[in-house]
Amino acid sequence: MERTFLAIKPDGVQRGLVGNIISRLESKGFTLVGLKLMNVSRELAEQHYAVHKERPFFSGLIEFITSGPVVAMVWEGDGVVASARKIIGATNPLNAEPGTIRGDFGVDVGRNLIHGSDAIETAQNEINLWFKEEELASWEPSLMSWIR
Ligand code: ABT
Ligand code: MG
Repeated sequence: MERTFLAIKPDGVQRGLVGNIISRLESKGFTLVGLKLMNVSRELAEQHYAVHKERPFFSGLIEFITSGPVVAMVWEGDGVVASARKIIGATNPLNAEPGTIRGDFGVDVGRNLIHGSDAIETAQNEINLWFKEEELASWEPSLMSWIR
């Protein structure tokens, strides 16, 4: 089953948007298989954003992502990588459509609330970087007849 890595950034946590964001993914129909609130080390931040190492915004990005707790998550479902990116919206919240997380709540590209893996392969690498295998749950909602 396809999986993606999502992380509610320090601004999303500090603004009290954790429940709202999780709710959007749950009600869409995706399955939460990993969840932890954590402080991000500089080492983890630099590994996660390694592709941006040479960009002018890199040091500010690392400062920001290590500045407060982050909610790291793994979500599962058919097409979840691309669909979560749609639910999140464009990188610059000013360009993000209303109805998306960034479109509804953000105005600043450096404070864009949530990260989502950009491809299936990136997702696998990011899940391995942020989570240990034993931190991921396996459950099958379709087998739980009492929630229908
Ligand atoms: P992430 O989900 O955080 O990876 O964002 P997204 O994939 O939508 O966009 P990319 B290009 O990966 O941006 C990574 C982080 O860098 C910030 N950024 C990006 C800037 O601050 N200035 C810029 O000009 C660009 C292009 C936005 C992203 N994170 N934050 N916070
Ligand atoms: Mg990205």
